[in-house]
Amino acid sequence: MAKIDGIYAREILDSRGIPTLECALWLDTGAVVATSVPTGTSVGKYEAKELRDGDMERMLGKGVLNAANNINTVISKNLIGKDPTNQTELDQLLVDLDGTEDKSKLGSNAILAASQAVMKAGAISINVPLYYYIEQKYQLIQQLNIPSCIYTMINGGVHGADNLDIQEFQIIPASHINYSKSMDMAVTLFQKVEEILILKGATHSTGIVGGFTPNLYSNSDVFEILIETIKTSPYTFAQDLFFGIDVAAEQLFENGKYVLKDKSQPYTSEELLEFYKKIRSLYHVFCIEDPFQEDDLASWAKLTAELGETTKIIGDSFLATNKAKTQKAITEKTCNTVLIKPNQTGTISETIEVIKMAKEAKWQVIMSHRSGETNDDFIADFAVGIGADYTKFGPPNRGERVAKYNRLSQIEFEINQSNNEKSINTNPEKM
Ligand code: 2PG
Ligand code: MG
Repeated sequence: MAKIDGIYAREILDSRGIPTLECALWLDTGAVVATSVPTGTSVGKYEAKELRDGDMERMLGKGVLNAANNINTVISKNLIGKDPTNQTELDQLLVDLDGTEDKSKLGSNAILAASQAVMKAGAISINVPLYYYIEQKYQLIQQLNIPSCIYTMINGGVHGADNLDIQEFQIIPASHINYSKSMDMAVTLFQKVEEILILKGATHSTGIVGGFTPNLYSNSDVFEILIETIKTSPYTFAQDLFFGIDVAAEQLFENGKYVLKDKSQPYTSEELLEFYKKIRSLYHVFCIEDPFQEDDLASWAKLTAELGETTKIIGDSFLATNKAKTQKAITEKTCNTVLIKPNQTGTISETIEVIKMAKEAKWQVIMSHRSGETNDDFIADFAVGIGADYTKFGPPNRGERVAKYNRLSQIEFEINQSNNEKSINTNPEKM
């Protein structure tokens, strides 16, 4: 049994140039792992709390030197000598060391960096790939598969440039399309949509996760542009692919109403619900994430009752990868799909509990990046290992996003290799 010999964290920058943590952990076998944690821009109010230095003389108060120091002192002291395969026990230790409801003492960033490092170290200690280690450990799936991908094409809201209100407009390849084909679709359409935006003279640049941020009259115009784009490609809309949106509605909520440029006056919850029903039927929008702000429970329930049969109503900020919130939403039928972001809760074990709970309720599970990412591809292995139905890793653009897609390609290759070997070994003529 390998033991943890040391753990050390330092401040690095995320993809937006905002400080975050990188953490290295080494074992008494000499093996070393490194991991880093992401941070969000549209951060929900129920998420676990990152620890930031607040020293306005440095990095506008956003430094994470204290969080790094928490790993290098109290966390390190408690993890050294432990077996890294005891994930549940070590995560509980981290939770206890922190002792707060929202991880604000040591910081959810410090806790997650340590938790992820332990998980990577567990895999390396028995010399198996991370996705395989997670699959074997938690046994949440029958067979390893690459999840379907939700690709962001266009960004607005706090990820955009003040033009569009909806945070993400996504394409979702049909579930029978394999990963390589779906990547072909995403790359083709991402490049073609740029050509169409240029032709239309819609000012464009890219937002913080790499999707285009055009200047358009309304949010609905994006669907028209995407449909026009698909027509120039080999793919058929509503057969090969569908649309999804992340509204991040808590960012649009002002004085009890929702502000979107599709109407001159702000939307009441009822009007917004009608808007969703309209775009659902007009544009095959079959994923709607964070359609209302976190406490607008009646609207969440109404939308799920009216569209939930055919549409994924996805809780991101709404559920905050939180066990109690997810349990409540399952009971009250306020949505039907969970978006998983490990840093919303802080430890891998708590994240797994939310995933289990969602799967038991027959919900679907989406593994998600954050807008402030690093080049760590941990969530690609995590998504495969727990059998996520979907991943949401952004557009096929920018290093920190494509790191995850490239890792999925590698895993797809390894799974295919191993399936081929199995079929050769079980073929009597070859034995
Ligand atoms: C979201 C995420 C990722 P952020 O809202 O789903 O796209 O954004 O990390 O800013 O919360
Ligand atoms: Mg979201």
